[in-house]
Amino acid sequence: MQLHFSPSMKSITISSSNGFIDLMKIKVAARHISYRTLFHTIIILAFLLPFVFILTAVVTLEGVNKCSSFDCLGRRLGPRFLGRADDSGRLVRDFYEILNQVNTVKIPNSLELPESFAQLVSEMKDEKYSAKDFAFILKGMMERFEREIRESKFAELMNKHFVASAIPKGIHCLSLRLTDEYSSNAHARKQLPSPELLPLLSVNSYHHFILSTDNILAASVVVSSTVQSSLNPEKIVFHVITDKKTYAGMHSWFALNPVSPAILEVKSVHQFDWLTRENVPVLEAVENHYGIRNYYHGNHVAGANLSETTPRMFASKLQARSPKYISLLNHLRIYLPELFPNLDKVVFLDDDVVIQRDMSPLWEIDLGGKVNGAVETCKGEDEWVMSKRFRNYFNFSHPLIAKNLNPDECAWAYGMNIFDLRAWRKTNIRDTYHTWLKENLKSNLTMWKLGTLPPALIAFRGHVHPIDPSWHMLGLGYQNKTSIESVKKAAVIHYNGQFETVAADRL
Ligand SMILES: *[C@@H]1O[C@H](CO)[C@@H](O)[C@H](O)[C@H]1NC(C)=O
Ligand SMILES: *[C@@H]1O[C@H](CO)[C@@H](O)[C@H](O)[C@H]1NC(C)=O
Ligand SMILES: *[C@@H]1O[C@H](CO)[C@@H](O)[C@H](O)[C@H]1NC(C)=O
Ligand SMILES: CC(=O)N[C@H]1CO[C@H](CO)[C@@H](O)[C@@H]1O
Repeated sequence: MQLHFSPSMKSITISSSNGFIDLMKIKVAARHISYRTLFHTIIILAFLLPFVFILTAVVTLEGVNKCSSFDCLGRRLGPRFLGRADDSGRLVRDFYEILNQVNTVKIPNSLELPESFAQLVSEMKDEKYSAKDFAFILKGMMERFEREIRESKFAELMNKHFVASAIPKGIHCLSLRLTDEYSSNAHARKQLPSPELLPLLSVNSYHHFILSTDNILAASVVVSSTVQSSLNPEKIVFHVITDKKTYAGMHSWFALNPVSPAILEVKSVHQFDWLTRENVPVLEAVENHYGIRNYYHGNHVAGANLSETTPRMFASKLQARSPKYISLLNHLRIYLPELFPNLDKVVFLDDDVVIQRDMSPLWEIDLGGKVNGAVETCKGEDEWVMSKRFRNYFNFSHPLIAKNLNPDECAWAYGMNIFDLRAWRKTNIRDTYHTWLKENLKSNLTMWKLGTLPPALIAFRGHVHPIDPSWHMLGLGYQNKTSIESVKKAAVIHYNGQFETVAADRL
């Protein structure tokens, strides 16, 4: 007997070598095989396989060639299998009845499940089972399959998560080699930008982009796609902020691969005098907090109740737990007015975006006195990515949250924001951010779990100006079908789905 999966996974063929049941084709219906469909298919298969096998085996044993229905088989099988000689027409009905009884009964603890299908068959040959035993064994084996399938599905998601969040070896080596270059090659150390361009770093008629990342390749993609898509690249100033360990490599890369006519500087967090413990009291606490360490770096499967979670929810939880959500580089955007005291309006980009359009019109948008020009994420065609309201980010069972926030308020996205720093400096956004971060730590992270966006959603309340969704398309890299037309039209596409790394590698 053979089980054959078609390459597209759309059909499964069962065939037996003696030609008796020569073809049984199971079509898996839709084009997208949902986990549920797959699961049911496997359950049905688990039922069918033993039957098919028994049919085949019996037919072979009895040397019957033209017995092709349950009914005919019943006549042959009935007396032996059901333990009584009976009119054979009732066999199938009787057997269904037994299956039905067993369906609602718990499997007896004493029942020993065969380890393998082969063992089941050999025990059947020894006439070890009554029909009821057999039904129990079927049920037990299926439940075991079900458990194993779920477990391996979750394990697969874990592995995908690790693959997607680990630094690919090639990229890791790139950073090391560039760091080495920095110490050995004078060109890699040359000043960025060249001294005569330095004053332009704070001239407000230029278009200032800020990017905060420790991923050199990602930074390169963001910067070069911005410059290539621009109609006035000579007006672009990039401020790339990185951490101490990546600084030398990042500097080497952009010194050796200039982006002229655009202007670019590389800064490390340790070069900002303003970033001191007095000014940023919460961050260290955030990174060191026991619960956070455990939450982001702990065993992800141990805490999850697998029978309650769907693989999809589990995958998005895993994604949300990536340690990148607690790093200083990620929180940095809340300090833009202080880090760039001379700038009026800046665009802040995440490192997992690709720019496809000239961005200058962003500076023309009238933010109406608001601080943050952002794309709202509560309405849109993609119901998975664009259905985010406050209730998706916060725990409304927490009294402080319930008292202060509205669960229906529309969320907005980080990743591509235009910030009016002048308006920002007149607000207390940073203090609000700190206050809520501290409250959440005090409450043992029960108010929200998801990194830097939730406190920003609170801190920027009333300071957000919605911009046209085509400026920023989110969620590339989710399993759900992304509309290619929207991707083509979007100014910025954001690979913040689960398969982000995989997707970015294809660029
Ligand atoms: C997981 O959830 C199921 C269904 O709600 C429940 O019966 C079971 O006790 C839970 N298991 C754990 C370990 O919490
Ligand atoms: C916070 O969580 C930790 C670990 O789960 C626990 O030991 C501690 O008692 C909790 N603290 C509060 C105030 O709930
Ligand atoms: C939500 O808040 C309530 C009340 O503080 C708390 O009991 C519960 O554990 C929280 N839920 C989560 C998922 O943290
Ligand atoms: C193919 C697929 O995963 N489709 C899903 C897209 O998202 C919606 C909303 O969550 C689901 O209902 C679909 O099953």
